[in-house]
Order: sequence, then structure tokens, then C-alpha cells
Amino acid sequence: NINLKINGLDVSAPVGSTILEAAHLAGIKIPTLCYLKEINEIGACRMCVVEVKGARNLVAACVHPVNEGMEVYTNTPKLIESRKKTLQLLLSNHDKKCLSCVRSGNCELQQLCHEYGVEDEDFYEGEMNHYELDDSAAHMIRDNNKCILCRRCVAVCEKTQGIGVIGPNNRGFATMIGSAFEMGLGETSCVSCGQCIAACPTGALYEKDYTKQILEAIADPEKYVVVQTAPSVRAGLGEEFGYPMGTDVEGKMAAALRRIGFDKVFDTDWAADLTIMEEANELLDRIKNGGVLPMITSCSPGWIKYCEHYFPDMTENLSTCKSPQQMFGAMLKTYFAEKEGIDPKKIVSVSVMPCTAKKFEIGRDDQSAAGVPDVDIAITTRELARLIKRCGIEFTMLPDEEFDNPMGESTGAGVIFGATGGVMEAALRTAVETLTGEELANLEFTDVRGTQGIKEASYNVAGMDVKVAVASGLGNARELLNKVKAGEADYQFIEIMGCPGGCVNGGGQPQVSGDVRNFTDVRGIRAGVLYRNDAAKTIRKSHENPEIKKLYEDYLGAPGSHKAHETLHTSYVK
Ligand code: HC0
Ligand code: SF4
Repeated sequence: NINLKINGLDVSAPVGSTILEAAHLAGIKIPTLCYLKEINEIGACRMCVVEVKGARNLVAACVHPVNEGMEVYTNTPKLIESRKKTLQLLLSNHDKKCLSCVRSGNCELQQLCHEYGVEDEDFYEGEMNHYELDDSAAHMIRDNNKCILCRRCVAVCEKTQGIGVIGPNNRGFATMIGSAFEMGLGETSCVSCGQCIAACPTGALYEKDYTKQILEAIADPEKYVVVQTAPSVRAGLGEEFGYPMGTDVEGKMAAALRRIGFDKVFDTDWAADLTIMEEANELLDRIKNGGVLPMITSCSPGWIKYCEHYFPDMTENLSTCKSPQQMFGAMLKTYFAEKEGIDPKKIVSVSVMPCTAKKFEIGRDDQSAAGVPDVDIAITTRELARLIKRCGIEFTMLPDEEFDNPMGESTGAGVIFGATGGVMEAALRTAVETLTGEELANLEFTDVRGTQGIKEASYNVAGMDVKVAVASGLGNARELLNKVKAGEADYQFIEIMGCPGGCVNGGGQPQVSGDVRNFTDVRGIRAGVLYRNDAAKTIRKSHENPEIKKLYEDYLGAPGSHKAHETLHTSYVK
């Protein structure tokens, strides 16, 4: 360890720590804006400046390593004045429409201005840039009038996702973040993952909001409005209402949706169980009958788009299963509509997802089992929070309520879908029991759990070696796929999720400010909600879901049946 003094206190920090990290260990927060650990370490914004005894200039704490005997000061009047100036300069070219800003209340710039007592936001008056909004993408809007050029979005898109469709254009005062040749984002090979939105400290990037359309549909007596909620929403939504990260708000969420006025409050987890039935069947069929292997999961639409753009020769490896979101919509407008005698054209199928790519997925071809779109409106966890607040629902005071039946009934296998490795584990629970015909002694496949970017495991099932791999985050997916293409791995089954850590860390989840994100295992904490939810269930295997069994008996026949193929499977673009 290295010993130093921060604000006169003795601090000891591991070798290689930055001043920022050492201060954090001592319970001292140094403000940051551009810094994202391991993603954007450019020391550019000057918010984290500190004084180091003997150094002539102020030092950027986020990139400066600690040395033995170093004496650091983090909050001298000189530093506070310097940070205040930095903020005033940012504000001089910022569209300060805070009242209605989507990030008001959790904007990092606003928070810092408040903390540093920036009372004159027009201190540096002068020329301002004016930009058109870029609303060309299916899922999001870029408002560069609120961009502070921190480059966090650029770094996430480039490094974490390995995509790199955004970057700085022009130089000096004219610098702006956008796509090459100032194309709209919709014209690039952006995969709609929304990780850039999650990384943005201000209101410059945000999802396309469909809360208004939902309220209009609910107010229309002709419409039958049904909602489904993805596994990860219950693990993130609470953060918007002041609950600590890692709080399961499933019951309050169901209660809130009912009070908003949905006719039925259902659960995507039900369809996750259905996906497992189809996907496990498809996998066993490919293994037995010489189909294309490895089979790769198809439920993450950012990943699907990525595969189509960047690995077109591997689309044959994709499972033909629709995602749970789409399977849900398909069964809602066929099975449920027939059973209840409702015209599918009158049904408005709404999904709440931790994901922005789901907004794009609903418009894909071959996603309309009843001749109308399976899902009509996909909103993010953040939009749901907005909707709840706008409807005046006192979330924290709500009782815990259950989902409606039949499409609200799910197993532990369905809920873990939201964490990386969860789909794999759910599929294994079903595939192994199907192959062996025996009940699993231990149904927890811990090798595929955890937040590492790439995981591998091998199982001996009924005398057969089954090799599997799991990747989350598209940079990791690329690494894994290149290994497969180079013949360095012979997996039978691969799970890929577009966002690092899986859906719990999706681009539509509540934003976590840089200072929290840099020092918190957000993915692990949220995933914990799903694994505890699973462990608490009496039924934890998809093939034991009574409502799914009934669906096959009454409607679909067997997994992989003709009817299942017509409604629950899809195709891809090369
Ligand atoms: Fe996911 Fe899903 S698990 S993609 O991450 O598979 O978005 O939570 O809803 O569709 O179920 C997201 C989360 C889903 C789907 C499910 C899958
Ligand atoms: Fe890049 Fe994803 Fe943002 Fe598109 S949505 S610009 S792929 S980070």
C-alpha cells in the first residue's frame, strides 16, 4: 500500500490507485463529470482538480496516481473557485431549460452547480451554439444543446459496445458529438442499445417517450390496454422512488400499473418461461438432427441488430425464437384474445422494458402473429417511473399486489432472464431434465452466474458433453464470436445480451450518476434482486409453469409445433 495525506488525514491506498480512488477510500468525494471508470479516463473536464503539495498546477484526481508521502488537498477555496468557474463555463454554452428537462433532479451538471453554489448561470455571456435535435433513430433523441462534451457516450459506444458510431465532429467552439459526416444516428449502424443514454450526465440523450400515447389509449373506451413488465424492471424501478439499489418492487409495480388503468397487468416472465420451452426444444433438435451450432439466444434486440450488421454470416446460429417481449405480444393477440373473445385490433399491447432497443424490436418484420404488431408500445423503466409520477400515484405507499392471470404466472427461471447467464441457466434447467428424464438434484447453475463479461461452462448430461458460453456487452460478444469463428471453441449453446451485465443494466434503466457508478457494482446488486426472487419461488423451472402447460394443451400443442412456429418464431436479415 501507499501512504499519503488527504486534507491532513492519513490515508493508505493500494499501489496504482488514483487520488480519486484513495480519497473515496477515506470517505472523501471529489467531484467528477467526464470520468467513468475503465471507460472514460481522459481527465478532461477539470471538475476533479485537487492541490498536491509541491506541484505547480492543479492536478486531475481521476487520472493522477498516488505516491508515497504525497499531500493532497481536495476542498481549498482555490479549488472550489476553480470548479465553480468550470461549471460557469459549461453553462455559458448550455441550454438551461432545467424546469422541463428529462434529467431535472438527476442531472449531474445541475447537482454540481447546486453543490458549488453557482448562482450566476449567465456569468460568461457570449455566443452559444444552436443545434437541431437528432430524432432519426427509432429509440432516442440527441439534443446537443445540452451536451457538455464529456465524451462518456462516445467512450461507451466505442469501448464497451465496440460499435463507435458517435464521436466528436469539428474543432474548438464548433465541436459537437454526433455521427460521422453529421449523419443522423438512424442512418448509422447504431444498434439502439441505449448505453450512451445511460452514460450521459445531462439531458442531452434520452429515449423517445411514449407515455402520452399510453394515457390516450387507456382513456379510449374502445381500447383494451394490456401491459407486460420485463424481469429487470422490478429490480430497477425502485431507484426512481428513493429505494436503495437492489430493492425488489414487483408488488408495488403491479399495484401502480393497475392504478394507472391498464385492463390487465401481466408479466414478461410468463413469456420468458414460454421462450425456454421453445428454445430448449430448438437446441435439442439442432443437437440431435445436425442443425447449425452453436445456437445463440435471440432475446436481446440490440444483440440481434449487431449480429445482422457485424456478423451476418452467423445469423443462422441465432435461435429462431422471438424474444419474450414478442412472444408475450403474440400470445396476447392470438391465444388470450380468442379465449376472452376480444378483437386483437382493439388490444393495445404495452411493454415496460429496461431496454431502448425494444422500441426498435417492436417494428421489426415478422413480429405480428395476429396480423397486427405483437407489441404496440415499448417504454423504458424510466418512462414508467415518469408515468407513475404523472398519474399522482404515491408509489411508496402502495400495497404489494399480484399480477393478473393467466399471463402473469411465472417461475424462478423466468425472472433470472434479466441477469447475464440467466437465460442460459433457465434453459439448462429445462434441457437437462428433458434429456435425462430425471429431476435435477441442484438446479442452480452457478458457473454461468456473475457479472464477468464472458463465462464458459461444460456439463455432462445423459452421457453427452454440453459446452456453453455466455457474453454480455457487445464488445465481449465480438470477442467470443471471433473465437468461435476461428475454430478455437466448440460450444453448442451461447447466450448473448447486448448490455454489459444483461438487462438489469439495460439502456432503459434508471440512470446512475458517475460518482455512484464508479464505485458500485450496479449490475451485481440489481441481479441479486432477480436471484433472490427466483430462490423464493416454489416453482423454478419453466416446464413446470402450470399456465404454460395449459397454453400448450389448449392452444399450441407441443414446443416446436406448426402453430408455435407460426406465432412464436421469426426470421433475420442478412
Ligand atoms: Fe430482458 Fe427479456 S430478459 S431481453 O434482458 O430474454 O429488455 O429484463 O424482458 O424480451 O424476459 C430486456 C429484461 C426482457 C425479453 C425477457 C429476454
Ligand atoms: Fe452506440 Fe448503443 Fe448509443 Fe447506438 S444506442 S449510439 S450503439 S451506445
